[in-house]
Amino acid sequence: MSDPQPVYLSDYQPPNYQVTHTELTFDLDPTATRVKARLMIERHSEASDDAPLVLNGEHLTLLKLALDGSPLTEADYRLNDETLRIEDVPAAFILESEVEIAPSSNTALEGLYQSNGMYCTQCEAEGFRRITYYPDRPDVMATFKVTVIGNATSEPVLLANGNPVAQGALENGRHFVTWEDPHPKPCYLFALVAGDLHKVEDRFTTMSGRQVALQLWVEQENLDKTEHAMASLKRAMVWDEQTYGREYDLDLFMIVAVNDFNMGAMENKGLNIFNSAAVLTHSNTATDAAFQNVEGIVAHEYFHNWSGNRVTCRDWFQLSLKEGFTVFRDQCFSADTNSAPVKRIQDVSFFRTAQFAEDAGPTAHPIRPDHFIEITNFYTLTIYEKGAEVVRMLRNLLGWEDFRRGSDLYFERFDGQAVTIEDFVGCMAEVSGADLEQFMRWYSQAGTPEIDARGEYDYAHAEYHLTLRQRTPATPGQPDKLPLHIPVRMGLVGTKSGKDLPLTMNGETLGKDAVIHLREYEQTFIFTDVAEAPVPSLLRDFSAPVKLHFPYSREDLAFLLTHDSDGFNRWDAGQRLAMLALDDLIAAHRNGVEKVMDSRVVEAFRTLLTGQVSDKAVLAEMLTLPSEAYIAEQQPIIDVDAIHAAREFVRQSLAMALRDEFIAIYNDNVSDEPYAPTPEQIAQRSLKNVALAYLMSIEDEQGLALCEAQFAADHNMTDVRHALTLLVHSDRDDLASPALKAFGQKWAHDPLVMDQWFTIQVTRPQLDVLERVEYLMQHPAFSIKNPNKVRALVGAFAQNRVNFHRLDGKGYALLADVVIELNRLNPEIAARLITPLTRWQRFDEERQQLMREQLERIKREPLSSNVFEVVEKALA
Ligand code: 0A1
Ligand code: ZN
Repeated sequence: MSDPQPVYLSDYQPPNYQVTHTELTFDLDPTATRVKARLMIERHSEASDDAPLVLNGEHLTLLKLALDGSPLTEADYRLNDETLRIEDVPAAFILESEVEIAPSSNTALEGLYQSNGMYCTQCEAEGFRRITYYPDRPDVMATFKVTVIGNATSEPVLLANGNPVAQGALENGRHFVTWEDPHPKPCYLFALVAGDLHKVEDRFTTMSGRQVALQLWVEQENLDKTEHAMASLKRAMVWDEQTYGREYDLDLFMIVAVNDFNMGAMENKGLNIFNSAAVLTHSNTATDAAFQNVEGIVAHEYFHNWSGNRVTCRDWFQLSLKEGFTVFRDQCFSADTNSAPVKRIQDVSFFRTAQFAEDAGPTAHPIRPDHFIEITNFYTLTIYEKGAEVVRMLRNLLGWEDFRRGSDLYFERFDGQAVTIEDFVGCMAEVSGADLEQFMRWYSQAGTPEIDARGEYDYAHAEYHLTLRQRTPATPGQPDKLPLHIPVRMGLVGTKSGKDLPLTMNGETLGKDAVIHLREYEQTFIFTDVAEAPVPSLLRDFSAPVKLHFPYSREDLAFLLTHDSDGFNRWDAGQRLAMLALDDLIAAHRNGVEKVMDSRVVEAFRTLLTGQVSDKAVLAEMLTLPSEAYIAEQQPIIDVDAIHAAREFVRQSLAMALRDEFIAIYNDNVSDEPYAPTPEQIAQRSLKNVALAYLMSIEDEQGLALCEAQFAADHNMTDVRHALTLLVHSDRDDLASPALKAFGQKWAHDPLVMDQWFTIQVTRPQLDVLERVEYLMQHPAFSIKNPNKVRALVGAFAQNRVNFHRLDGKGYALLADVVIELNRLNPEIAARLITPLTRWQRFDEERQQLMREQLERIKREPLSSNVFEVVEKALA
């Protein structure tokens, strides 16, 4: 077998044939589903007369093939494992085929598969080729008519995209429903669901007065977990009308929850399919974070109806065209619906930890990659989150009004088409007159740009000189980097007044908060009439996805923490201050020197705790130390034990110094109001729970009592899970064990709660976790075939830094074992699971060696193209 080969963006060719209309009939059966396809096909006007028709098809058994009604024999076509090729076809014709597939043995969860007995599909990116022979590429768009035939008792509900147009009973207890989708779509947006589902229904009146039926389909026992998703959907529909002028375009919008799903959810036209974890919530079973996640994902998939479906991608290299824009849209929606500063802090905090790590690792790629082996490996933080940051920069460069005009133009001009990133950015340039040529480099250059900033105050001339120097480190395949256009939002905060000073540059008044544009490798910006010595506040609101270095003193940071007018940078100043202290402690730990807590950090926290910050959710974020993963990203070589020890030391020192303040915060924020996922309640709970975590870090007697009481009160899952986590992560096994057991028994019937039960246990810092993971993998609630279970148990374990990186290498070996097993069952999940091993270069030599050994071991297996691509890059 030869190694899988990459495809290149530069090889893109428009399709020779278009499918204008697609008719499908599914006769469902777990092991032998029959799929009949009737495709109306036309040769593209620019294609040559003798262009062959090439259709994709994998894991299909071809039963029949006919062209314009005449059966084709094996002499008329060529078939291999991936394609069906017909050499000689007319300019316009009808191709009919019939294939057989086996949904019950489809463990990859791509194409048509079964989840809990229910049939469902996942076609993005290239799953449709596992359903029927078809030009499986997003620039082939057709209207669809789909008939689904199922068993009336086991599949009373038969769904597909669009509107139902016919239904009826058939022989042998079978029945059918026919669906029509009038909007031409690429096949990756096709969906079918069949099973014993129950619906919750609502209505929405669009801005032009059309009535839309909204349906949420779930298994019967989950009917009480749908309210929040439905409310989120309606909010998202209103928001998209008001913010982007986008109206829904069918009479029916459906969401279905399935238990086995590789990703969060999928934006299939009119029939979104969701991982049950991304849609089901109840105060007793889901945390605040889960409620917010559901709201964001429901909105994300809904927003795709325009940014993705009405206007789609020409090819998969353009994936960020729909994903970056849609993530930006859902981030803004969540910011408008909840606390905007907290949303930004959480998004950036995650971004700087996880996307920066991706950009610094062997799988780093540009937002628009120029080649790939397996597209499912490119549903990454770079495509999604960095893509969203780039769209955000565009919004900031143009201002909202021009950005909105650009968006209107984009939707109007390209409606019903499959387009490129140039088309999107071109609309933005056209409406605003902005020169975005250099800006386009953000799409083609991988790696995180770093800015080294230096500032100097010239008393004599009342000037502030700010020098910014940019560099982007080399990434695989891209040794040299060009300078990017980086918008740096900033202010100068006067050290006497504590206020933002007016900014004047080249005689021009810029206000007190301005954007300067770094375009060269190095530029000096001179601010005049600066009346007092300032501390610069740079990259406000994280105005560009870069690392910014400035030699702030701890005094500067403590000053910004309380005086910066930008909420995001106030939080960031706190993080930077904590990082300086953590760096010292990491060094102390490594050198075996006694650790001493920096009193300036304690005092800064005291100031935070005793007033000042009125937004409780922001305060909770400010009191949260950088995560071990984030700290690790800042180190030249990651020393997992030193990082853990240093962070624990800071947590405990703060808890001891500020114990009474934390207890007061806790008591001030306990509430027995009925649970609601409102921003106010969420803020209160998060602040209270941060305080409890500090108290539990020193196993304070009163803290322990509060924690036990919080668990026992059983008020809502946020509080219960937090209390249980703190108990399990403490050394008080006498308290943790019974709580864990009670929780496990109470929720044994609920897979989403059991996921949490697994995660809580395998994220504890005590060094017994590996054995627990092995034990829990045998638990009846665990299944290696269910991606949520794998993520909750094995994925979570690999994030447990001290345990996964054990020096006997057993953590790495366990992960490799699971990857090897999943490589056969579900290559997409297997490839994602390897990620932590791919980062081996960041660790000490001993661990590097151990991690590489496991990658080599995986490499010796017969590999799926997904796993092959990742392992190959990791060992390159
Ligand atoms: N387009 C979806 C995510 C998605 C991508 C790939 C999938 O299977 C390989 C499934 C879902 C979204 O952005 O939500
Ligand atoms: Zn998406």
